[in-house]
Amino acid sequence: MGYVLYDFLSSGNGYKCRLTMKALGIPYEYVHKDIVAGESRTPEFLAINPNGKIPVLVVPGRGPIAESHAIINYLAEGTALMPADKYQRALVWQWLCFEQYQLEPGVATVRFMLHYMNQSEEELGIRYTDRFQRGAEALAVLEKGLAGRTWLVGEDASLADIALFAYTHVADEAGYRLSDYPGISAWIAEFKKLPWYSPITAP
Ligand SMILES: N[C@@H](CCC(=O)N[C@@H](CS)C(=O)NCC(=O)O)C(=O)O
Repeated sequence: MGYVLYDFLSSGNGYKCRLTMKALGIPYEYVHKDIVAGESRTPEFLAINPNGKIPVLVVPGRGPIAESHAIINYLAEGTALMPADKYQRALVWQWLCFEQYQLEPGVATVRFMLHYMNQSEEELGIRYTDRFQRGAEALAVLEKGLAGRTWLVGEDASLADIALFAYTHVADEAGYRLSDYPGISAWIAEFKKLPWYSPITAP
């Protein structure tokens, strides 16, 4: 028995885990949970993750891991996706923390509310305005972080690129205009050339 990933295809958090396993050539079983239909909130799923959220990776012989960045770090520790250099590793963590606190709560939340829950900007009111602004600020920081660079940390793609790419490349689904960010647009194009790149729609 190998790794099992509980996931929802359009989830950027799940996508980070799928991309990491594809990059490292790790096989896994994909188990779809329709979060819009509440499938991550059933008693069976809550026994796996009491937080009621995907993604969850079940490690054979050990147990489940929740939280996308805990999962990708578990998978990538000691590989080329996580720099051997201590300072560069800290920079990867700097981007991972930034993603979870600023980019994901902005871009991903707005995308989910508008695109998957079919809620309108008017109906969401201040919740929309706040979240959208948070996402816009995060995209501006990412644009600056990419100035003069191909990848976020070091000379090669790392977990930082995987984690930030996941929701950034679909930010237009949240109403942002990616063409306004030339650095981000060039980085997205470069990311899509990676031999292990696969789209968010692929299990
Ligand atoms: N910080 C968590 C966030 C996980 C999360 O928000 N998952 C969402 C989908 S992207 C979910 O399962 N939502 C369904 C729910 O809360 O019922 C991570 O990085 O994995």
